[in-house]
Amino acid sequence: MSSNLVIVYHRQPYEEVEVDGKIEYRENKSPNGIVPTLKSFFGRVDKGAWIAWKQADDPANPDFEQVIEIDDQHGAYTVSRLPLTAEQVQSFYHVSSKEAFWPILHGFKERYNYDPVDWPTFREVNWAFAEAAAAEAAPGAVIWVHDYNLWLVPGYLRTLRPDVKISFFHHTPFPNADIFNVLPWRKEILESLLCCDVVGFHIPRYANNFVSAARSLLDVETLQREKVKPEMKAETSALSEQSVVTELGYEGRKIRLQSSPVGVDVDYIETLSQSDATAAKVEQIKQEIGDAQLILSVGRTDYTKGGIEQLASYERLLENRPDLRGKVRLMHVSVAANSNMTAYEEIQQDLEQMAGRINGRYGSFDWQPIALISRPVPFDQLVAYYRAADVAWITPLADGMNLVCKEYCAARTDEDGVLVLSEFAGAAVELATAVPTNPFSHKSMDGAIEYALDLPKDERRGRMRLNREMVRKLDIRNWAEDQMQAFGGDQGAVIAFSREVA
Ligand code: GDG
Repeated sequence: MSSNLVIVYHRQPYEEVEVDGKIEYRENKSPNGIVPTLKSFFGRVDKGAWIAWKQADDPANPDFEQVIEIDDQHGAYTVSRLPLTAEQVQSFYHVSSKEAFWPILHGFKERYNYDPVDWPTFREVNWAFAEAAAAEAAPGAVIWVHDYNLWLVPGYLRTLRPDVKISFFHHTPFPNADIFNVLPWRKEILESLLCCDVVGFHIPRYANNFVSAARSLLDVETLQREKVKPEMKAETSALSEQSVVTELGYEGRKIRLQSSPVGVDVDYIETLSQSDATAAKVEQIKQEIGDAQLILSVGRTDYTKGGIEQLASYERLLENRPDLRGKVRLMHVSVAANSNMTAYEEIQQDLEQMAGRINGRYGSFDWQPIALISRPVPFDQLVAYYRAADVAWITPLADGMNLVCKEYCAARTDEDGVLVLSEFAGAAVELATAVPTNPFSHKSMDGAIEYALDLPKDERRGRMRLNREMVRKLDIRNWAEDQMQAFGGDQGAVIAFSREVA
């Protein structure tokens, strides 16, 4: 039976575990994150399918079943695994996507690496994803494609299946024409995206940037522009817009542009935060830290996340405020993605070197100013650190949304704690009551962290209460509903609509 909803996402939606020589498909350990939310959409359709890749030595003859049926708490759905060689994965994902697209998407022209890109392989892999999705889709189905490594899928799909509805969601920022057009494949990418019915972004700035790029190369027409809702244009953010294009016309077709911020599962995080186990862990952390204030920073090891700039600010803080020595501790969680990329290895080395220097310069046997954590912290423990941290210091140079800052607020059921947030994180357009900081300015970075550490309790609580309201309002359910409405479009809901998200 073919599917009404086909999700195209590069990773498989479960963990594959071998038990006694048999493969078991287990729910990802943490129900937090985007994958469980995407799977929850299967609960709303008669039949769903997921398309992902899986490495194979011989893709013509893979040593695994290409299409499997999963029946779990989300319902019954098909997972179609595209067999790709290690070289194809390296080329399409680690090289083209991460070395060429990622820096451009985040505005780092100087890090853009063109030379190793193998464009024919990128096309070939995207074509394979499109073919697999086309094979699974029922007549008039919704095909929902995720992220820039699958940029060419919509164009191929439109050729293969003119009948389907195509929606594409970007999890990263989208840059304006000045930056996007560095990519030599710019026109091909934009033409593919304009084959969609819906192109989704986190925030209005990225949608407007997309329009700027499309307008620079193609004869697109702005059909609709709307005022941005008040909850999406904090004045403290560098990314706010007053109005946003919501519909484009191109070659006789209408393309809806959606600005819808991904949120977090507030109920799940609150439940975890209020558990006895979390309370015990928080107590233990507080005992260890004594009367010092805990500053927490969490993110992937990536130049976009601004880890180096943050440690430099912390070093200046300890230099300029001797009274804080022994009175603060920074827990800097920076976990590398498994990609063997030189750019990431260099950042890891720089972080280690800086953390070592700071600890050497200012630390003592009893007090280590910084704990650099490079291994993932289990999510339940992370929530305990969120609860225990006096300040969450989230300072990316560029970030599509940033879910860590929202998780921090969701975890603060005690309504305490200060969020210091970069003006360049997508989430900053929503979180007007975070303490804003500009990671490109020493003065702003240093001032914001000092301000946060000195903030009186009343003001801390006032800000956190408002942050929490916003995080709840724009939670993951809100995003899911926006997506459902976008799928429904003018012709009425293609997929049964319900308020529940599993
Ligand atoms: C991309 C975009 C956009 C981190 N360290 C640990 C850990 N994490 C979890 C966090 C959070 C997730 O990873 C990180 O999400 P972010 O949104 O902050 O960042 P990206 O990974 O860059 O995600 C981003 C997002 O897509 C969604 O559209 O917001 O802008 O770049 O959930 O909790 N989790 C655990 N241990 C860790 O040490 N368990």
